Amino acid sequence: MAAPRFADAVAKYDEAWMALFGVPYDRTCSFRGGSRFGPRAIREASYNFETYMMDHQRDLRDVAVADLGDTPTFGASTEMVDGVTHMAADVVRAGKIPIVIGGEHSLAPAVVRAFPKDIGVIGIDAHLDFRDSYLSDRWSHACSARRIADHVGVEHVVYIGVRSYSREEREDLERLGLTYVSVFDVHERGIGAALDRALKAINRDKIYLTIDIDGVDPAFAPAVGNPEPFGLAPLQVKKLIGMLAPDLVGMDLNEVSPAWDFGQTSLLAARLIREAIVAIGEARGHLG
Ligand SMILES: [Mn+2]
Repeated sequence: MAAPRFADAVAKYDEAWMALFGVPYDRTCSFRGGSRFGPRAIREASYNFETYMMDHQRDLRDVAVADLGDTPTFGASTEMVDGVTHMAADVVRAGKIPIVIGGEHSLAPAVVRAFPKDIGVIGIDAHLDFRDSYLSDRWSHACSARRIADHVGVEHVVYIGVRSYSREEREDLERLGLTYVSVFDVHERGIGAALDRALKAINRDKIYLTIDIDGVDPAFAPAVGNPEPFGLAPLQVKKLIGMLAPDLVGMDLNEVSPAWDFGQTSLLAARLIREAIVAIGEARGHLG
């Protein structure tokens, strides 16, 4: 049976100015598997919510979003990257904003490659993901920031909420000049100050946002591949989406592994995607 479409993403592709698709891919997973089931679980969870969004006083059905379904499951990571880049490039070329549901974080650089190189990238992540290669795979989920930097330049990508990296990643980030904002900084100074710092460092008008749901604390989002304590609160991510919305050219949300869930991680993921849809819609004047 085909998975349901994302709730309220009922526009036809031609009429949509935002296009959502899933990437059920988790072949480079190194710990808890199953994020290939993320797109289905997140779409199912999306039906929990009212079409009307109280906090925005807006109806999500007033935003023209199409759900294109899922990509194939793919084999090797290079095959996934080519397939996802191709699909995202079609959406970008059509002048629409892509919203991609993972699947694992390896999909993010594949989507970013579909854009011109003059965008900046903000990531939400517990991990720096700055390895040049992991388990002999340069397109591993553990290399997402590194591959994104290959496309937009290392000075134009900042991950926020970081609380884990390897010794090698630390040497590389210092050598190559990568900026990141640790979760401890966010807890100390607030998400607004963290985002300001990131945007100043990036210095780009157009921003792509990649949300690894493990950036959120495992108390709120336990169903992830590599859980790390001390994480962000859901409201901080909501606020960040709202602040970024005017500049967003695309977004993905990845690493939900539903088998480790009582449903709350998928619900949060679906709610954050709904938040992005309505916030970008408001910012672009596509609503009332
Ligand atoms: Mn991560």
